[in-house]
Amino acid sequence: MITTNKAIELEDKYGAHNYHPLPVVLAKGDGVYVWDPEGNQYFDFLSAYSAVNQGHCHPKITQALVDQAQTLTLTSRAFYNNVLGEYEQYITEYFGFDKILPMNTGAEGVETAIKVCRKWAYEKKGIAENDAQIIVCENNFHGRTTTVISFSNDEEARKNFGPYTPGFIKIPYNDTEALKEALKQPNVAGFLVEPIQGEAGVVVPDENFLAESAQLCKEADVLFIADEIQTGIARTGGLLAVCGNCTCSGHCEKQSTYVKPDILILGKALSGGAYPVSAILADDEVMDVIKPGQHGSTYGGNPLGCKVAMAALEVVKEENLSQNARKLGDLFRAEMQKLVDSNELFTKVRGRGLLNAVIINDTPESDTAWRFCVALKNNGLLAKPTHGNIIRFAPPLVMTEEQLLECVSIITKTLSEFKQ
Ligand code: IF1
Repeated sequence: MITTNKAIELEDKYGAHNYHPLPVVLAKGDGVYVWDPEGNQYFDFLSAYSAVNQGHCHPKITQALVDQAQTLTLTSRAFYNNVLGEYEQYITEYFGFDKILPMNTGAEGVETAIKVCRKWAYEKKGIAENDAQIIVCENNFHGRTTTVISFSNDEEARKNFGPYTPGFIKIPYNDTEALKEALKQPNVAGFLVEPIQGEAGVVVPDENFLAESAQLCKEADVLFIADEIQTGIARTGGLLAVCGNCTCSGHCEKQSTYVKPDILILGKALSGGAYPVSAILADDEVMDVIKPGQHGSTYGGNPLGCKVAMAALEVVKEENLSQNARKLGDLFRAEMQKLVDSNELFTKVRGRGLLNAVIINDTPESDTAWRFCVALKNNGLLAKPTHGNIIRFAPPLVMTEEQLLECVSIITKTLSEFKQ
């Protein structure tokens, strides 16, 4: 087997340098664990950016992938396939929407939502062609396509990739007053928002922000579009972050805290990390604006992805991953709070469910958080800094309480050894 050093050397020489990975090579995964080529075992506290909520190589998802791979993988949408309809029924009932539009990656899901929103604005709301505006939030992360980076304010993601796509209005996150003002502008078609901002460093909005935003959008006849690519599928302790306090791992609208988006965007854990699958969900009034030839993708809705997604969603329900994420998340933050209270390096812990972050007591330009993550790695736990001084902690949701406490011990031990 290839060694760690060799694997890093090859990536460095032959791959575009569009990432700066932690110096660890992963060769195998199982549940909450991953191993490097030398056989060292680690707890994965990134979960492929929340794509492997169900844990690495979940047997049920792997089996669905293998079975379908030996049967039929891709037909294109030029023909019907015998899995897509079953999947469409399954996922729409699972999340409580009339229809799904299947895609592959998260950014494609966001692009799809933007297109559907604009078309709805012109054909249903009566906005003049090419005038539609979509409200977005500062410090958003919705992917890396040219249109999506056009409304990013991350210089790294944007600079020298222009000219940028117009049609977006930026407001501060978690600011309903700003949203109210922006909704007064002419030609507003939609409000695209992350229920918790991931890339920004796990920024959890005020309790009523989503419900109030959705209500304001409704009053203004504007589509409320939730990007749950990262927060969805049990990560934050509910089936979706828009489920509020409800911890059930299936769909229900009984909970008063539930906020139904006009367009819901899913990706990542929709496939349990086995295969790229994304989707947007909406009711007929919105989805019906799309007619043949107006949107699509060679791979979107392929039988392999459909089977994998159904298995991934079944696992979430069967293993009560929302409840587990909620329970372990509360425990994790309580344990991290003890560290915040008792040492200088950790200044704050925040998050919901198992999407959490710890703020490191140094500037975003410092390498302290990076060095701390390298130290964590050496003690058997993998996490990665974001924005220089924030460390995201997001293990697979199949973790047990015992394993989580072992991870807390690793973090505590690393902290006690660490020299700033
Ligand atoms: C990378 C963060 C996570 C997302 C939301 C759409 C997409 C993402 C809310 C696009 C993707 C990723 C991709 C990633 C880093 C990452 C990330 F740090 F940026 F915030 F998850 F933590 N909407 N998020 O979070 O989905 O097209 O990538 O499938 O490596 O660039 P994609």
